[in-house]
Amino acid sequence: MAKLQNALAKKIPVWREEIKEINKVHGNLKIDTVTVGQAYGGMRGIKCMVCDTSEVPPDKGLLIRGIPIADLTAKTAEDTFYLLCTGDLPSSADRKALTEELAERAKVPAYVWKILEAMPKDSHPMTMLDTAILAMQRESEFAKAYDKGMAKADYWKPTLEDSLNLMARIPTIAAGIYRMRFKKGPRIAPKKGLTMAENYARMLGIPDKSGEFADCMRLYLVLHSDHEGGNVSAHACHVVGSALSDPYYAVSAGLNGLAGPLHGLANQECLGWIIETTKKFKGVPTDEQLRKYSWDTLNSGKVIPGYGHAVLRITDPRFTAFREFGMKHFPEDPVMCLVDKVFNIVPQVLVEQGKAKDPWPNVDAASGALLYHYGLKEFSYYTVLFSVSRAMGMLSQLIINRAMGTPIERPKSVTTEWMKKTVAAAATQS
Ligand code: HAX
Repeated sequence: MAKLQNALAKKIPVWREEIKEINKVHGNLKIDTVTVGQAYGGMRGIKCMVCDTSEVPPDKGLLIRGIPIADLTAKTAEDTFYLLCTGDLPSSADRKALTEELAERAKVPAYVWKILEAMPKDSHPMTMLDTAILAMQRESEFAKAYDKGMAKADYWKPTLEDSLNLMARIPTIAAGIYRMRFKKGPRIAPKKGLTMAENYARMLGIPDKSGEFADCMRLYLVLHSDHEGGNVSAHACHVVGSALSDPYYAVSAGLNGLAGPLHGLANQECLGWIIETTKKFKGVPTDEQLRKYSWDTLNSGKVIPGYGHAVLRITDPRFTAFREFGMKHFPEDPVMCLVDKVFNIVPQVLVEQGKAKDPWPNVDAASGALLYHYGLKEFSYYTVLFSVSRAMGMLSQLIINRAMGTPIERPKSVTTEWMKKTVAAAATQS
């Protein structure tokens, strides 16, 4: 950790000064207004929080520390975490130090496995992952240091400790859950000297002589790592962390949000929809059949998973990266062919329906097809894979928030009575 901690120790005072100055000079400058529609509509689009790890311009898609995600598709998870935390890509020495640091911390306490083994056999893998993370809260360095008393300026240090411990253990726990929940045989221990993606792929136990599945996991971990601060998981993690709940509590809260069908669970639902379609049509349907089936889905009151986005207004570049990977390695795969066909048909259908503001595919529209191809066919596990990656974004945001002394979050809610009076007063004025 010394290298990452040192890099942060150099950057943090500079960032603090910048923020202090912006606040001092421009603290009263208005950067947004809020409409009645936004207050009732999930606060969509209101600029009211700061996240420096990444941003999602609607017309560009994910930028991690200003770098388009399409330019990071050859990087490792370790590179991505280092970039998220510090704003710089690591040197090879920094990367090696981080890989070694994570390997040192990878041992999962035995009580975690006992707790997981005691859970009902049909528990959702996301419930198992969140339970494991919460169970380890007793080990939080942040909670221990806070109890002893520590300077606010030092909050980020035990937060980084907790974050590295969690980062190191989550892939092992996630892989253990896969093997336990789906009866794949004994757990496979992590191996020193491998990257996070290589280790995770190996511990899942998916046959991978060529290393192609490990490369798919590498891409998967990079692409899902962060998506600015206002999405459900990042925001849930942020708000819980703002109460100075430690990273175990905060990340668990974030992942509980990721487990929702409108958020991370969409990748499970998305492949389900694709497979259902191939079953119904006994293979890849014609364009006309697919168009009708899409309309049937919409008319039955369901959403088409993997399409639409709260922020994006273009094809998600993360979808493009997954599609390119699939088309490069297995263009003939029927599931991949259907994913491609859906991409050609569904946006048109959503435009005709006229409801979705973004008719384009999001990250979840293609990721499942890749996993399915390599034999990882248990859909209910897919959000766990997402979680292993997204933990990096949530943890890096927590480290920075503790370093910047971000205060407890407490927006103001109003009642519908207040709203009625306010709109009535506005009507008399106009
Ligand atoms: N299929 C059908 N209807 C859709 C739709 C889709 N894929 N996307 C949006 N709509 C509908 C909404 O349900 C909404 O309908 P109502 O007015 O009847 O409520 C209307 O279009 C307007 O919605 P919006 O403003 O365009 O979208 P939101 O910001 O409200 O929601 C969602 C964004 C991603 C939740 C939405 O597009 C959706 O439900 N998509 C399908 C699920 C999905 O793919 N989720 C994963 C998103 C990426 C992510 O977070 N991954 O973790």
